[in-house]
Amino acid sequence: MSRQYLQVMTIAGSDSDGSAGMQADMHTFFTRGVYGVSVLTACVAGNSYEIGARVTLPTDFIDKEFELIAKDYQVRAAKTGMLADATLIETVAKKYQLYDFGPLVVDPVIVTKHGNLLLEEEALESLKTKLLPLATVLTPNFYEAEKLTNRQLNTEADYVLAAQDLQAMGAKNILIKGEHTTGSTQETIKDYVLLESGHSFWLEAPFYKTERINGTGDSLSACIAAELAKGTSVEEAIRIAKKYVNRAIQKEIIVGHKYGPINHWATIGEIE
Ligand code: PXL
Repeated sequence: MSRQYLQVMTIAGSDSDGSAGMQADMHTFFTRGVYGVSVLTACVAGNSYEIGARVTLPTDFIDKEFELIAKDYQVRAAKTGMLADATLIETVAKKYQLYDFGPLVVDPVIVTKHGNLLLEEEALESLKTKLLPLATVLTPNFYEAEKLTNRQLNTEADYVLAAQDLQAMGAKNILIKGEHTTGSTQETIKDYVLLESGHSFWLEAPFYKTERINGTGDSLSACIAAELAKGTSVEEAIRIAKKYVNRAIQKEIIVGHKYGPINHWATIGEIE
């Protein structure tokens, strides 16, 4: 008996240790029961300690990836991850609009949790003007939201204003991931969601003290894209994705010696 799988696309960089980037997206697509295709934009050489080198792929190659996927696969939703520079952002924005890949989740990857820059400073303007307006869902972390809005996020009211700014830039639904400082005593993390309808709410989750959180943001946005491909509403897709990463963080696995990946297996059969 043959079975059909919904197809979802990641437009992202490869992380050689498998914990983040395109690999985290693919793990997430697999565990969420959708088939992942990938437009690779860049490659990072790294392990659980460090990123040692990075390269970007030629734009004509990226164009070809888009073209060949569009010719053969029926992509129902997509997400972006590491786009590295303004040229890649513009290439991706142009190609995304040329084909029908369904709703787009934009994870505005700027810097890793450990301070490695994955987007050139000069590319911020392109991110704001070329990619943000295409976002069905935008998922900045606290730091990225500050960079994109030129605001400092100190209070809950600041998150609300930042989300409104991001919506004014053209992104339809906003999820700002709350701050958790290393070594802090906080017991929960609060994210803020502003939907296209104007409805907004906070999502609060336990803060687990672990260094094994590589790929959290990638997996969150990939999970939202997977759910959107299934026809789930944006609000429900965001709630499911939060449960997904919470579960994957809570059930720590030991892979690599330092900042290891989250546990995708722990989510199987657990998240509805
Ligand atoms: O998690 C952010 C991220 C995204 N994409 C790539 C990465 C990382 C973090 O290391 O390597 C390719």
